Amino acid sequence: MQKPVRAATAAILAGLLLGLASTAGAASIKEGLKIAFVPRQINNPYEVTADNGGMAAIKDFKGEGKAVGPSDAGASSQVQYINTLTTQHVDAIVIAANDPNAVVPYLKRAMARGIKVVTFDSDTAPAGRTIFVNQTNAEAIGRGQIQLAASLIGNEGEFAILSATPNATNQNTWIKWMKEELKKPQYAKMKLVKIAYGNDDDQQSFVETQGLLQAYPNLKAIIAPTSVGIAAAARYISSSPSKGKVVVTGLGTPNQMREFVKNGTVTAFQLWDPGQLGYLAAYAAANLASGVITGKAGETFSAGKLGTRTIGQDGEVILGPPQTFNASNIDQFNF
Ligand code: RAM
Repeated sequence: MQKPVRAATAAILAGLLLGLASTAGAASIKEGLKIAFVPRQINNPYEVTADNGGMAAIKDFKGEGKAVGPSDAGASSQVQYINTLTTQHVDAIVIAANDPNAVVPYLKRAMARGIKVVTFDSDTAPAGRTIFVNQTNAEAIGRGQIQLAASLIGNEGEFAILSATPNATNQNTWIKWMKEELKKPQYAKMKLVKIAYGNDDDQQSFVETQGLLQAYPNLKAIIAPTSVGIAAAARYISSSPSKGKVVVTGLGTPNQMREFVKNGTVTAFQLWDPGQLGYLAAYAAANLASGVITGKAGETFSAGKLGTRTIGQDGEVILGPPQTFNASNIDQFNF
C-alpha cells in the first residue's frame, strides 16, 4: 500500500512543482519579444548610446530589438515611425518623445492594438504611454543645473539657456525647475536673460550661441541642458574671445565634452548614463509586454544588471542620480 501512496504523493508534488514553475514562468520576460526603440533623433550620439543600451538588454532576454526614428527632433517627425511599427505589430514601442502631445494619438492607436508603450528620456502626456523611464527626478535635474552654474559664476551675473526644441518635454520640465530654483535668495544677483533654441541641431545651436554672445555682452554663462547644445556652445566658445570668460555648462556626454574640458573651455557639466537609461527602458517594456507588470505604482520588476526597480506615481521609473563631470573624473567615462 505504501508504494502507490508514495507514487501518488510524488505525482501531486510534481504537479505542484509544475504549477510553481508555470507561475514563475508567468512572472518573467517572454522570449522573442519584438521591441522597437524610437529615439528623438536617430544620429544623436546620446540617443545612439541609449538605444545601444536597450539593444543589449533585449539581447539579454532573447528578444528582437531595433531602433528607428527621424534625423531631426521635430514635433511630429516620429509619427510615421510609430505608424509603421503599429502596422508591423511589434510587442512594445520605447520612445523618447519630441513633443508631449503630437505623438499621443498615434501611440494610443498602437496601445489599442495591444502594443505596449514606454517613454524614456522625454515623456509624452500620460495618455500616450504606460510607463515613463526617467533618467532622474526632473526637479533634481533642473535645480541641479542652476546650482552648478551658480557655483561656476559665483552666484552673480547674466546667463542664458540654450535648449533643444521649444516643445521638448524633458528640457521644458527641467527649465521650469531651473526657474523655480532661481527664486531662492542666494541667486538674487543671477539673471536669466534669454532662452534660445538650437533644436538639437548642431549647426543651429552653434549659431544661437554666437547670437547670445553678441546680444548679451555681459553674459557670464550658458546653460545648455541638451547634449547637442552644450557641445555646439563649447565648440563655438573654445575658439572665440569668450573662452575663459563665459561659462558653458549643462547636460552633455563625456565623449563629446572631453576635448572642451581638457582645453579649458568647460569646467563642469552633468549627465546620467544614457546606455543604462535605454537598458532600463527595454526591461520595463519587456516586463510590461510579458504581463509581469501593468504600470501601477508600487509594482516591481527585475531589470537585469540594474536590479529590481519599482514603478512610482504616474508610471514613472527612475534610473538614478546624475553625475557631475570635470577634469578630475571625465576620463573614467566612455559614452
Ligand atoms: C539631448 C536630447 C536628449 C536629452 C539630452 C540631455 O541629447 O535633447 O533628449 O536628454 O540631450
